[in-house]
Amino acid sequence: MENSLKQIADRLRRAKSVAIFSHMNPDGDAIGSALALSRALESLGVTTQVCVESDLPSNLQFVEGLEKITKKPSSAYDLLVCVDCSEAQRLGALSEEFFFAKRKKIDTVCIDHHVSNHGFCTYDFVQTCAANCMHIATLIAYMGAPFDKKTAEYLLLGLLTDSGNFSHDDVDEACFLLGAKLVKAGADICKLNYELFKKQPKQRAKLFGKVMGGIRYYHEGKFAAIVISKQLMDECGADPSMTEGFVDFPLNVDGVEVAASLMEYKKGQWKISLRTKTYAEANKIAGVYGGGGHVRAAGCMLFGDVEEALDKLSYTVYQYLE
Ligand SMILES: [Mn+2]
Repeated sequence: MENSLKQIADRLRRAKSVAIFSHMNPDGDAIGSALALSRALESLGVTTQVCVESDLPSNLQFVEGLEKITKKPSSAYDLLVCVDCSEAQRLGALSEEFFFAKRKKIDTVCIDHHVSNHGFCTYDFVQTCAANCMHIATLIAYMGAPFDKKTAEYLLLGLLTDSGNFSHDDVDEACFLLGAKLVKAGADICKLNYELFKKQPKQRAKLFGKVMGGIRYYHEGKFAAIVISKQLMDECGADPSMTEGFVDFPLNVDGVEVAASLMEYKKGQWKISLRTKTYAEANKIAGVYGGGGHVRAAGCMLFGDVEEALDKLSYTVYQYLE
């Protein structure tokens, strides 16, 4: 059932104890959405617990309050909220807990911005926009909770992450208006910018150099791919979370419309990140392999050795090039 944020705000205010879940391999928008909502609810006297199935990425370790996040709920709750999550499966191991809650007739709420989300909760609010934190900001306003510096910083974390620092093509007036409101509330945009987009460990810098030295081009330079093998990561002492953002570099090469990174997730299993520049639809390309995401950014898994994976992918990409 499609609900308004106002209705959801009312439902949240009536809750006593809320569990907040977000997707596996969380990003800044997932963490920012969950922690901002948690803080707002707590300020209204509602108990919350925030859960994510995966370890938290190293680039987000600077975020205050991460210790609040656990891998599963430790106590009972009377409402379950999923944020920035397009389907129950995206909760990973927490999907079991989600279906358990459904069986126990605990109300579930979904607040999300993914185009692929068709609703999976008792109350669903799904509308595409640059970042899910924009919905959370509106929700917090409806709830009548304060916008303090910390809440503003959680929201800005999500907004900056998913808007690519106000640069993606779904960035609109609403993004800047929210950005202005958050900065006015005290969010440190300079610190967030450095932490999210500039700071990197030496291992990442080393890996970056090696990977970008091997960019491969296909289809007259319209498709560029990079390969991040396990061996290369080991050589540089890097871990998969350090490869966040790598795929943007080949996308920026002149003439490239589609860029992909193939990260060796397990032997013979590649985690594919896709980005498109102007017209190709990344979610459709990823969809061919059971993945999904947004028009400009999507992901999927591919199996086989690296040459097989690249063959398959470049053939599929070709179908979406003009
Ligand atoms: Mn998001």
